Amino acid sequence: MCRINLRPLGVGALCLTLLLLAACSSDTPAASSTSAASSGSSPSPCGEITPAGGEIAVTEMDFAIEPSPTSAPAGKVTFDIQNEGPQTHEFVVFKTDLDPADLPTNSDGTVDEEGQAVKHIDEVEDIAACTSESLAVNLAAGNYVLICNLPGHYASGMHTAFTVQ
Ligand SMILES: [Cu+2]
Repeated sequence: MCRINLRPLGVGALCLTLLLLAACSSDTPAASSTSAASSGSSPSPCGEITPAGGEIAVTEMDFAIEPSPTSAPAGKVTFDIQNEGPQTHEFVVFKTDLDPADLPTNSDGTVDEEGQAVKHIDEVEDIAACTSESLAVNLAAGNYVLICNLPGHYASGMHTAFTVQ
């Protein structure tokens, strides 16, 4: 912290400028401007999203992924993925016994889809904000993890467990 000293005015002004710069630059990398705007009480900036169809409703947003219900019987499972935005998201299904937050990652922080102990099942890429997509997969009984693998999104919390009985 710098002391505000008004006597040499130039130094005081420089000091203030540096403080402002520091405040600004510490804000930007976290992309906090968008998440702060979306973390209000309003449920979705999209209003009602027309469902794409499927027995497992999956809500995606910055930055969370929430299936309902969180389990399904083995066989054909259809996910109805609704992106409440504000960013584009994707939906990736892995069969794995790992913790959802502990999948193998690449150097850029995205999940390594060919990584150890994870089996990539299927995915839907680039689901635009305020739209929905349907994904039907054939799932054997076991533990699954659902994620968004766009850069930074997995690390920001877009991962969750899903169980097939
Ligand atoms: Cu995402």
